[in-house]
Amino acid sequence: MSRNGEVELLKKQAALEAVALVEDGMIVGLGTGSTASYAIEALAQRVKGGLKIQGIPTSRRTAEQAERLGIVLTDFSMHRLIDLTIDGADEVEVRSLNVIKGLGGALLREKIVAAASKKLIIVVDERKMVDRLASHTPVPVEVIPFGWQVTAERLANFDCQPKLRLNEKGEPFISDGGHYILDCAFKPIDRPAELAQQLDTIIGVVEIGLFIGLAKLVITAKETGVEFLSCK
Ligand code: A5P
Repeated sequence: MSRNGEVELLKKQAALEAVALVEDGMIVGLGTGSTASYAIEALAQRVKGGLKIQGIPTSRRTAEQAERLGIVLTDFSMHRLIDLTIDGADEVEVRSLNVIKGLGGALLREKIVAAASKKLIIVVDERKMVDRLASHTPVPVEVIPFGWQVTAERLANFDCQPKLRLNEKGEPFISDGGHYILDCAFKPIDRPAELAQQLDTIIGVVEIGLFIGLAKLVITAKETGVEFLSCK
C-alpha cells in the first residue's frame, strides 16, 4: 500500500475509535477535515443501525456531508451544550494536548463547538503529534477582511510572516463566517497559551487556530496501534 493509503487507513482507525464512544441520545459536535469526515461516515453507519443522535456541524461542508448521510442536525438555538465532539487537528502537542486547527478553514466554528462541548475528542494519525506546536504547520488566524493588511502587520510583529490564504482561483479564501485567514509561520512555540492570549488582543483578529486546554482525549492511530491520551 502507498504511504498515502496507509495514512488514510490510520485516520479511519482513529475516527472509528472515537465514534465507538458515542452513545444514544447524545448531541454530537461534528468536526471538519478528512479525518473528521471518516468519523461522520462511521457515525452515519451507526445511525443506520439505530443509534439516535443529533449533530452540530462545524462547517457547511460537514453539514452537507452529515445531511447527505442521514444524520439529523440541530443547532445552538436548541442546545447550548454538546455532549461530545469529534474533530481532527493539524498538530497536537503531546505533553499538553494543546492543538493547532484550521488548515481546513473552519477554525472559528470548530472552536465555538469545542468550547461548548463537555468532551472534545481529537482524532489524528501519528504524523500530527509534535513536541512543540508550529513544528510543521502554520497557525491559521481568522481575521476581518476590512483592514486585514493592518492586522497582518500587527501579527508580523510576532515574527510569524502572516500569509493571506488564497483559494484555487488565487482570490482570498473566505471562511464560512465571511472572514479571511492569515497563515502564520511561527517558530516552534514554547508557551502556546501565552501566545494565544497575546494574539487574541490584536484588533481585527476574529479567532486563532491555537486550541488551548480544550481537547479532553486525543486518539492517535499509529502503525504500531492506537494510542489514547487524556488530559490530566
Ligand atoms: C479544519 O478547519 C481543520 O481544523 C481540520 O480539523 C484539520 O485541518 C485536520 O484536517 P485533516 O483531518 O484533513 O488533516
